[in-house]
This record gives sequence, structure tokens and C-alpha cells, in this order.
Amino acid sequence: MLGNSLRRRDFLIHSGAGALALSLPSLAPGLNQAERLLEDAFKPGAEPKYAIWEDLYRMNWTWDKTTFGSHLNICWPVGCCLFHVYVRNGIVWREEQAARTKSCNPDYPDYNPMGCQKGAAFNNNLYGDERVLYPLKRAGERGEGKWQRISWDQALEEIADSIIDAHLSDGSDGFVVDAPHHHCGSIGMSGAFRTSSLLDAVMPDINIDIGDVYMGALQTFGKMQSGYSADNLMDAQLIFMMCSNWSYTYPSGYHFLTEARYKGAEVAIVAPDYNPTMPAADLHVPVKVGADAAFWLGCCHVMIEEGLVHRDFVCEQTDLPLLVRDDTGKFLSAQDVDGGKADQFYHLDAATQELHAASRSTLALDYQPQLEGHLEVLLKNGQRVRVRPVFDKLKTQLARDYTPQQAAKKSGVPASLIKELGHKIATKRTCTYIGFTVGKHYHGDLMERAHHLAMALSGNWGKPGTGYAIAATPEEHITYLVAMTKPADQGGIDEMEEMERIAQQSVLAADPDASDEMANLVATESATELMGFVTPSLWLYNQAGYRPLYDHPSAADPITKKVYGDYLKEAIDKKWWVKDSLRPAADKTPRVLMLINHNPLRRKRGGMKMYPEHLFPKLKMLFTLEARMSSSAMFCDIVLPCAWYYEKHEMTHATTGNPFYTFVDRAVAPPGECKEEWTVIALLMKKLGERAAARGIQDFTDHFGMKRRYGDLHDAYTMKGHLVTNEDCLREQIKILSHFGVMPKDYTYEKFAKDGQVRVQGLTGRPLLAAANAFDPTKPFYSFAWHVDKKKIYPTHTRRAQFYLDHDWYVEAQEALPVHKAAPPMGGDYPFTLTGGHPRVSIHSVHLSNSFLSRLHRGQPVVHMNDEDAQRLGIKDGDEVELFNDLGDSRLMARTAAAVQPGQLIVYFWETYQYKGWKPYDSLLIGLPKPLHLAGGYTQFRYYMMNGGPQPATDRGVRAGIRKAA
Ligand code: MD1
Repeated sequence: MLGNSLRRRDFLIHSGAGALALSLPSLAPGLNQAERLLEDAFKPGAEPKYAIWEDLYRMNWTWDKTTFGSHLNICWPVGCCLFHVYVRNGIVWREEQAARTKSCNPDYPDYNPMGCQKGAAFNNNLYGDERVLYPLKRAGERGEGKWQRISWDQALEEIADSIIDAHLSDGSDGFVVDAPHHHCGSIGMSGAFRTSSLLDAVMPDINIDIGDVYMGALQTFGKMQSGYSADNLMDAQLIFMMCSNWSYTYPSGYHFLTEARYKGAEVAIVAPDYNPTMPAADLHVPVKVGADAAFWLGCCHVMIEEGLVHRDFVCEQTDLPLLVRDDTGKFLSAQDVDGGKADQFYHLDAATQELHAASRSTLALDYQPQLEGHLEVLLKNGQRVRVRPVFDKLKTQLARDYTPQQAAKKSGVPASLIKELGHKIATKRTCTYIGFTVGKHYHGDLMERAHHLAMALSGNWGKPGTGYAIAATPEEHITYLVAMTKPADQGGIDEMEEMERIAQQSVLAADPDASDEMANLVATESATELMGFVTPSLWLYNQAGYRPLYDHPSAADPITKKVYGDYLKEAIDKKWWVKDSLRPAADKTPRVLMLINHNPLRRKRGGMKMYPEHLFPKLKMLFTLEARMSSSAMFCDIVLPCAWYYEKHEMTHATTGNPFYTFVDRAVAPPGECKEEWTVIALLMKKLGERAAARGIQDFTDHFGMKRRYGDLHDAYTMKGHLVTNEDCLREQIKILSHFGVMPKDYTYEKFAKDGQVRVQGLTGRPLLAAANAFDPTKPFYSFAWHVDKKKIYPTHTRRAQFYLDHDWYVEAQEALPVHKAAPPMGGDYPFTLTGGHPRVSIHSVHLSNSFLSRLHRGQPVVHMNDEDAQRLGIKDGDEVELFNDLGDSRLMARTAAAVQPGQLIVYFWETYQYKGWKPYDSLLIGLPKPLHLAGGYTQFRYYMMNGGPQPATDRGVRAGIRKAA
């Protein structure tokens, strides 16, 4: 403790007593008083000022004020834990869980206590050694670690000049904002998005970049935001946890698993390792890495064989009764039959044995479609073809390739367990949580599709106690804060709603059978373009040196023999990807890269090698808005110091998983010269106007060819001075959420500050349409009720939950139906398979170096491996080992455990600088995107912000070797 007190004091001294307007004597009481007494006691001749040891202890429990707080580092999809924050002498002294969260109704458990070790130790981050306090300019080479303190004015001037220079040399494509995650809160995030909109910047999409997209859900349902609330688990009888590890990543919701078991539910964990969540489970389903699809398809076969399929549900909700041509593998369409619509499809009417056009506007059926058999059809061109329902094809395929014995061989799960679970899924109300690991598997989409198929055959969605994810996310407070041109009180919301209404009406006018959801997605695509979002694999391929990795022959699908570049060329030729999505344009170079709450040199697969080698040399300016000296900040030209949690007004981001907003108060002033991100950007906008005027430049031309005036930027960004601080923005966001009924009607900032936490009252807009169920705050939430109860169509090509993708590319790759496929040998020909995830002591990189938390683990990067594998290779627990493959090598400490599957290596990630020689294990990863996801020209194959597009984040299943370090 003494050591910690000295570090804290050092921090305060170095943070600049002048800047904090605090002198050393006034700071002294801010130290841990017990520790100070100890220091006093050890001074020569000192009289101890305490009588018994309890006096020391009690002094730890005194403070000047308490505020509400939370942490914005987005323990996605949750992170809204309400904390009390205790302040003494201007310093955050400690925090603890407030545990005031109420249950939705007395029949369900509440969410308490909410808050884990990370939140309870956050005060230590504020005063940790990594904190940045002043604007810093690089004084040596990038990454050399030499810094010079500069003024805010100089920092902003140099950045503004670099942006203007980029505009002059490369147009607005020269300025790239690496789209942020939520870590600095929804206000900072909105600020970054608003910057991109106003400056027409290019913004690689964060959600795709990190691999958090449920591609299989998009392919099947045409959307992925279909979350349930954690208390929905209480209505399930069988719960699967797949690609997830709640004991690490959702500690605040973990207790719902245990409580659901008390109520009689069975919990099964589908994972290669006997993972840390297993103590909350009944069954371990030991899949091989990346082989989940084979397990689910085996279960599907069992349901069909045992006659357990919920036929009415399948006929109504899915494309399985739609007819497919034997000759082409395409859906039989009206265009084939009578020259009608290309997307009018058919059922085989069981009663009449004739074609019946499947409705395009409703799922309701007043006839019985046939699921098996075939029919000869005379086409308009005189040709006779044989057609059969998708279900018939599926049944044949499953019987051929996925009997329990075959599925067992492919998946590693015993055939007896596949039979048992196939039977149970069909007879029990089943809920799954598919974690974000799924998007980090090369064939994660197939794993998801196979799972969704099992739920379709068993009728398991759209009812209480069902669902596959917990993130449907109200987002108006961000999208509106980004796009409004004037404050809410001056009609800002109305103006945007009107624009959305017009956009949606035009879609519905063109196709009266389309749904409001389909119209909303078209409007979202336009907003995506206006904000400058691009799908990141394209930018990495063209600008960051990833082309040879993506196009390496070993990356080709063994069936199609095609690589990323082949698919991309065809996709561009077919105009599936056009100008707006292909930025920076081929003849432009990114010159300025802005990072804001971003740490790509930690998280970018292979980034620590590729960025410094290929991207950074192109950049004239690399700057970050940061709270701490992250691995990425270390490589920047300028670091702008930002206020952190408890130092700025904010609120947490709610999802259906944890449907609450938590007030984050400004408990203390930011230290040194740290500023709120929103304010920093406002100052940058002002500086851009000033520098342009000083240089005699009026405007720049955006990529649409329109002129934008530098002199207008500050007014546009701040809505004419209305939004300058986080508090201004928070007030505005509360108005927005209250307007939409997400927060209670007429809710106010003052009320929120008093309550500390408020429950989500309703969903609206895209999240509501995606979840397809009205949110009732007095009940657990589940998705897709409107599809099941109201027979509302899905936004897919067939307007049904779609398991057969008759797109040419999918047919060619033999992925029209869900199948199991092995990932390409990413990393080379090595005997081990890497998996990983978010560490127990840190969600993302924010807490990784917190000294309190470091005591809970081995304090250095660790690789977990099977004990028998280790023995075979002469590796003992605690040994330093080398991980290696064709891309790189890295040194870690080995932890040996029988819980790890033989052949598997697990690394929960670390900061780059925590590795020897700054060589992170991430250097062994390529993040190889699946190029099939470049497909277009098909309703649900579309990119819009945070959804769709190949994810350059596939790190699970990468091959590696391991040996004891020499
Ligand atoms: P990101 O967060 O956004 O760079 O990376 C997110 C990433 O960890 C995520 S969400 C996923 S899903 C992913 N998972 C994953 C995996 O499973 N395995 C492997 N091998 N890699 C993976 N990589 C990613 P991160 O790293 O926390 O960096 C955010 C930065 O924001 C800083 N920050 C703040 N900045 C400002 N201006 N203001 C703030 O209030 C604030 N709070 C945090 C933070 O210091 C960090 O550097």
C-alpha cells in the first residue's frame, strides 16, 4: 500500500500542482490517510498519531462527497452498472456497487449487484502511471517513446493544418476517422461521428472491424439486433451458451444462469474448452474449434429423423417450404413461370399439388405448403423443370452428411449427446446466447445459420424464454446528436423525423408490399454514406498492406479456389460496392488519421506489424484523443489528453441485455489539462476555421463534389454554441431519448442525476423494428414476437427467415444451405489452433495495466494450453514459451490445464507493450475476412453502419506452433 500511495503522490506532483490549482500541502490530505500516518510513523523521532490498527482502517472510510458513476468502456452489450463514487480532497477515493437496480416485476429476479472487479478498481486507473495529462508531441521516431509537452493551441493548430493539407492533396478522402467504439461514452462517440459527417471524412466501421457482426443472423433474418433481456432466461427450459464466456465478459448477468437453473432450466455450454463459465452449467458440449455448425446440423438431423419438427412454424416463418429448381439451384420465381417478379416465389400447395405464390407482404398462411416431394413445372420459355421445397433438399443433405455419427466426427461432440440435445431442443423452450466470438470465426456465419436452423425446426423464437442474443440497442441519442442541425427545442428532432419519413415513404411507394423495417433499412444506408462509414476490410486491403495476406493462395476456399481480390473485383464490376463504400478512392491516400477511444495497435489483428510498416508511412499526422498512454497512443504524432469516467458528464449505453441508463457524474475535475472529447473537437472545428482563414482558404470539396466552408464548421458542430460541453450534450440526449419514449416522457437531467439509473421504457426506430416486439418495462423482453404473432415479414430476399441462399456465390461455394466447413489454414501449417477472448480483468484494453487488477492474475501475457500437450512438449506451468506461425512470434507464460482441449491454445488478449519486445500474440493473426461477405444484389447482403460486410477480425482458429522459449 505504501508503494501505491507514493505512486499516487508522484502522479499528483507530476500532474502539475499549478494546473490543478493545488499546492503540495493541500494535496497531502488527498493521500490515503492511513498510508500517510504510516509514513509519518517511520520518520525519525516521529510520534505515531494512532492508537490501534483499526484507526488506520477506519480512515479509509471517510470522504467528502458521493456521486453516481459508471464506466463507459462498454462491457458490451452491458456496462451500465450503477456505482457510488466517493471523493475526498478532490480525488476519487473509491467506488462501490450501488445495487439499487429494481426487477421488472416481482416474479423475476433483479439485476443486482451489477458491477465487477474492473469497475470497483477504476479509481486506480485515474491516477495510474499510464494517464496522459497534457498535450504531447512526438519528439523522436514514431513509437520511440520520446515526447515533448506542447500547448493545446499548438496541438490543435498542427492538427488543423494537417487536415487542410490533406484536403488540398487528397480531398476529403485524405482524412480518416477510425470510427470509435463507446469507450469514451456516447457523447464522445457522437462527437467523432459528427466530425466525420461535417468534414466528409472516411470512417472504417468499428463494429465490423472488431468482428462483432452476426453475419449469420443478417443472412438468415436480414438483421442482427434481436436482443432479449437477461431476465428472459428465467422463462427458458434449456439454455445454450455458444461462443461466449459470461463469467469473464458478463459478470453482472452471470447470476441469471444460476437462477434459471434454480427454476429448473438446464444450461449447456458449447465450447472447445471446459470454459470458466462451466461452474454455472449442467452440460459441456465439447466442440472442436470452429466446428459448431456440425453439432447443430447433427441436432437438426435428429429432429427431422425423430419427427419432432414444428411443421407449422417452419412453413410459416421460414423459406424451407419455398420451391427450388433442380436444374439451377435457384428459387422458382414468377419471372420463370409467367414473366412476373424475380422475387415472387412459390410453395407447393399440399391440398391441390399445385404452385401457390408465397405472399410477399405477410407470413400468414391459409393453405398448407408441402415440405417434401417435388413437382414438374412448365416455365414461360417452354422448358419443363423439376422443383422441390428447400426442406426436401435440406433433409437429403442432413441425412447424407450429418447423421449423429457423422456430426460427431466433424464436431467432436459425442453422437449420444447430439441425439440427446436434438431431442431436448425440439421439446423444450430453448434460448441461446451466441457471444461475439462467433464473428471472429472465419465460418462464424455458418455456425450461426446452423444454430438458427435448429431453432427454426424446433419453433424456438418469438416467445418468452427464447432468442439468441441480448443486444437490441436504443441509439437515437447517438444518431440524433450526430445528425441534428439544430437543438431539440428548436425543432431539430422534428426535422430529422420528417427526413426519415420522406425516405421511408419513397421506399413504400415503390413497393407497397415492403415493410416499414425494409424502408427503414434503406434510409439507414443513406445515413451510412453521409457519415462516411466504410467497410474496413476494403480499407485495410487497399491502404494498410493486407492485400497479400487476404490474397494468399492458402486463403482461398478449396471449393471455389478464389481469394478476396477475385471476389472484390467481381463485386465492383457488378456495382455491389460503389463509390461511397470504396473510400479512400484508388487515387487518394489517407494523410491524417484520427483515433478517438481507439487502440488499433492492441486490437487490429496483425496491426502491430502492418500499420507501422504499411499505413503509418503514408500519414502526415496521426493523432489521438486519449485518456491513457495506450499502445496506439505511443505511435501517435500528437496525443490530446482527455477526461475519463467520473471526470465528465456522461451516461452509459443501454441494451436489452441490461435495459438501464446510468448517470455518470462529474465527480472531480479532469486532471492536468485533460478536456472532454466533445469540447476538444469543438476547439478543433474553430481552429480549422481560423487556420483556413489565415491561409486564405475558404472551403474544401466533399466527395459528392459540394463545397463546404471551413468557417461554418464550429457553428455547425456546436449548433451555434448550443452544445459545447458534455453537460450540454447530456441534457440534449435526455431530451432525445425522452422524446422517443426510451426514457420516461418529460424525463430531465435533474431527475436522472437524482435517480442515478433509469430503466429503458421502450424501443423505437431500427432497434424496435429489428427486435420486432414492443418493449414493456414491466416484463422480460424477447424478440421476433411480431413475426410470430403478427405474421410480419422479414427483411430478406424471400421475406422469410431464410436458410437457403440461392445467390450465385453461395451456390458455387456450396454454402447455399448451412454446412460445416473447416477454416482455411490461417497462419500456416501448424499443429495448434488459437482461440481467445476478452480477459477476465479487462474488457478491452482499459483495465489491463491497473495495478490492483494485475494482482489477480499472473501479471504478464499468458497462453493456456492442455496439460498433456504441455507435457509432451516439455513445457511446465509457468514456463516462458514462444508462440509462432508464418506471420510472427510472441513470448508468453504457459498456463497448463486439463480444461483446455488438446490442440487448443487460448490467449485472452493483452496490451502490446506488456509483451517482450512489444511483440503481441496479435501479430500471429491475420483477421482474414470471409470474401463471400462481399456479395451484393440480394436483399439481406447489404452493408449499413455497424452491420454487414466482411469482418477483418477472424482470430479464432488461426494455426500456431508452441515451444519452450530458449
Ligand atoms: P478498441 O478498445 O475499441 O480498440 O477494441 C475493442 C475490442 O477490444 C473489441 S470490442 C473486440 S470485440 C475485439 N475482441 C478481440 C478478441 O476477442 N481477441 C483478440 N485477439 N482481439 C480482439 N480485439 C478486439 P480498447 O482496446 O479498449 O481501446 C480503446 C481506447 O480508448 C481509450 N479510452 C478513452 N479514450 C478517450 N478519449 N476517453 C475516454 O473516456 C476513454 N476511455 C478509454 C482507452 O484508453 C483505449 O486505449
